[in-house]
Parts: sequence; C-alpha cells; structure tokens
Amino acid sequence: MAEANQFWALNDTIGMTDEPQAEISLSEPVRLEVANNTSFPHAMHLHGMHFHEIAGDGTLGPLRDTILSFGGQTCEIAFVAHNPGDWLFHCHMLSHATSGMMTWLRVA
Ligand SMILES: [Cu+2]
Repeated sequence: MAEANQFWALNDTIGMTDEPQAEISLSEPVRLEVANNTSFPHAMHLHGMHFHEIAGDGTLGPLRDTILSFGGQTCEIAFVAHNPGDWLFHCHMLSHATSGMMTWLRVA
C-alpha cells in the first residue's frame, strides 16, 4: 500500500471502501470517538452535518464541521444525523486524505 502512496488509515481501513464505515438511521443521535493514534495533528472534517465536540465535563462545544485532533489524544463529537445521504469523513490535510485518511458514512 505504501508504494501506492496509501498509508493513512481510519478505523483500521485505508482509503475509501465500497461499504460505508457506518450506517446511521435518519435523525439518529450519534457520538463518535476520534482517537488519534498518530504523532500528527489531523483536521477531521465531516460532510453533510455539523457537530459539537463533547468536552470532558460533558458540555457541548460550538457547532463545527471540522475538529483538530491532536496526536495521541482522543476527542468525542456528537451530532444528529438529520441529513440523508452518503457523507465523507476525512482529514482536511488533503495530502493525508488522498493517501488514505478518508472514509464515508451513510445516513438513511
Ligand atoms: Cu491528517
């Protein structure tokens, strides 16, 4: 895979797959843990819906479509899947996205 310039993974999967990483019911509340097991920061971007970061005390941060995930840290985001469709979830550092750090979710 590295020879094909594919070396970043999300949820142990490199790049886009035929099937979504998650199938979410329309209007379902979602909590998504984002564990960054690398040494690099990644700007994780969700298409189709905005989300809140859940702080350590459980409060919700501002509405966002991208969160900066720092190396070795875990954060959690929450959203309501109000928008039906197939939505990309990827690192916004496009060199990372094109080398594997890109997946998709289905809301139906
Ligand atoms: Cu990245």
